[in-house]
Amino acid sequence: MRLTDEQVRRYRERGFLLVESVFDAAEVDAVREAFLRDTRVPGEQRILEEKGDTVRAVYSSHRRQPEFAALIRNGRLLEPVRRLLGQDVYLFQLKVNAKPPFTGEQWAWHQDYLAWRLADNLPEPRLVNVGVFLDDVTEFNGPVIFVPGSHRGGLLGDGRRHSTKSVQHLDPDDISLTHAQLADLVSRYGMESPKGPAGSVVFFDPEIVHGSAPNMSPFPRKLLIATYNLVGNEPRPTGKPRPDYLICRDNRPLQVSDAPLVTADGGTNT
Ligand code: 6CS
Ligand code: FE
Repeated sequence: MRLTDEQVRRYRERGFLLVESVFDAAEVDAVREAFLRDTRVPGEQRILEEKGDTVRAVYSSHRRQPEFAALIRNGRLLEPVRRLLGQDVYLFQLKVNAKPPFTGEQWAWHQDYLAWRLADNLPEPRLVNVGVFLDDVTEFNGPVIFVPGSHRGGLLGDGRRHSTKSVQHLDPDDISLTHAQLADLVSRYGMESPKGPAGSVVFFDPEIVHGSAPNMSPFPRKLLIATYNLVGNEPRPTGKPRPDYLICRDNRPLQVSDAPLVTADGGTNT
């Protein structure tokens, strides 16, 4: 998949770009199945919601599930990312934010790059986030809300606010923007929440301000986020690096591979 010059221009100007129905229903089913399988694997990579025991997020499914390993190399994701970053890229982080029906909590307003600067000493914001909708995203199930253009002002926060919610991964609550900052930004830029059918993809900048409301609907909102980093822009942690399931150490450039996510017999390519 190739982005048009106009799409690239919009991405740079607004900080995000929605492309609808990039993956078909069978492909989405295969990844969704793989996710379900992965939520049953115990370990630190699985983060639960504070109340109850529903899954909030799962990291690094590409290390355990072949459908995810295929997806991150798929040309429909990797070609646009290489175009946006300009050179060789590797996978920096992969997670699925699960937002289950009724119990999926909010993700506070934040900028991703702040987490990676603070926790990993990542030199530059030369990454692209790729969000793949694993469910239909509507106004009801807690879509991500972006402040278009807010990536162009650089980092707005400066430090960690509190650290009650998370140990290894930084929950957005720990680095959230203040109400005053948000009000000011929104008065200048407004807000937008890309919505669309499962299989749609949203590319977004590591410095764009974003967040999302709780999911009080009966519908899930699973969002896979693959973050690609420019080779050469690896973290330079001053202390102990964060674990590999959170921040991938394998910085070998990814090659496009269009291995199917689904095999002809309807099974997955395990
Ligand atoms: O700790 C991290 O790496 C994560 N924290 C935030 C707030 N955003 C990016 C990343 O998922
Ligand atoms: Fe984020």
